[in-house]
Amino acid sequence: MPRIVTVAAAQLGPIARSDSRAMVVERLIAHLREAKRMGCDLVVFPELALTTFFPRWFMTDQAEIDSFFERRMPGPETQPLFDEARRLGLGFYLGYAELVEENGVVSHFNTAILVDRNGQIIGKYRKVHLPGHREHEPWRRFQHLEKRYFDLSDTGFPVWRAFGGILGMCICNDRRWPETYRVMGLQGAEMILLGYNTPVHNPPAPDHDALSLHHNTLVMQAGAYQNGSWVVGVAKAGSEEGVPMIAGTQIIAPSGMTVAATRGEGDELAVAACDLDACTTYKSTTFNFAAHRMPQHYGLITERKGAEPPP
Ligand code: ING
Repeated sequence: MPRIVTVAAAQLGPIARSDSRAMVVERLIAHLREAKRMGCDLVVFPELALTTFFPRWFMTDQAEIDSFFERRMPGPETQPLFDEARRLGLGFYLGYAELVEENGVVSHFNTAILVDRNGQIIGKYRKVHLPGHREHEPWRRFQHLEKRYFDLSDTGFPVWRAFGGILGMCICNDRRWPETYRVMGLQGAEMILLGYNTPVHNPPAPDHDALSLHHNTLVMQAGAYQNGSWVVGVAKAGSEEGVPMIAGTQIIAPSGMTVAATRGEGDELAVAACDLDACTTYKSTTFNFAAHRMPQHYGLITERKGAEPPP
């Protein structure tokens, strides 16, 4: 019996700073309903899918910053999303800004959750690779203050048995680092879900703009192939508060081939029936980790943070 998971990569167009959670949740619910019509089991939304990408602005008022975060999940404004998904029998991945208070300590995370068909949160991931910078850098056309607004991950990269297979999650910049996929690959991940908000222009590297979509595809296809896993990458795209964001939403097979992709930069689904057993031909041959990996030579990967060239 093939283990097929039919996935909808649910791309979002821009979310304005003034858009209410209710307005955005309506868009997410519209995606759920179309995904159901298309026979899907699982819907993947982008990173920070409830708000505009607020790390593009330098803010100092903590109340203003916290207005972009969710204190409860589901909360009053997101409960309709959970209710509709459960009614339709769909699972989903949702990226959002998480504010959590434990023992009097408030933490802020760039978070993604995996929700099963019964509307239960079965997995939570907090972004490991926080790109950008911590202090205001006025020279930039726009800021990228994830290191300022989000705390470091306390989850690492777990995987979960769900939807008939082994699923993992990551978020945006995580997809650029091979370690992300390998840590999940070493846990048997068969499908890795990720959302992203990626500006076309990266101020520290202005000459990369024309390659931004290429780099997006390159890193996800490589991660899929080198770990024999499906990868689902979902954009928040279009010109959001004056900042062009790439689309490039796609579903990638363990072969590294893209099997479904969006065409535009708005709210759009890309759908594929993903056979989880398609992982086996890679995990049992070329990327049979137990047969071929040589960890005794990989020590620098965890011992060393930055590159140290020879004298
Ligand atoms: N965004 C971007 C990303 O990794 C970035 C940051 C853009 C890094 C371009 C490097 C080059 O896709 C987020 N949110 O991580």
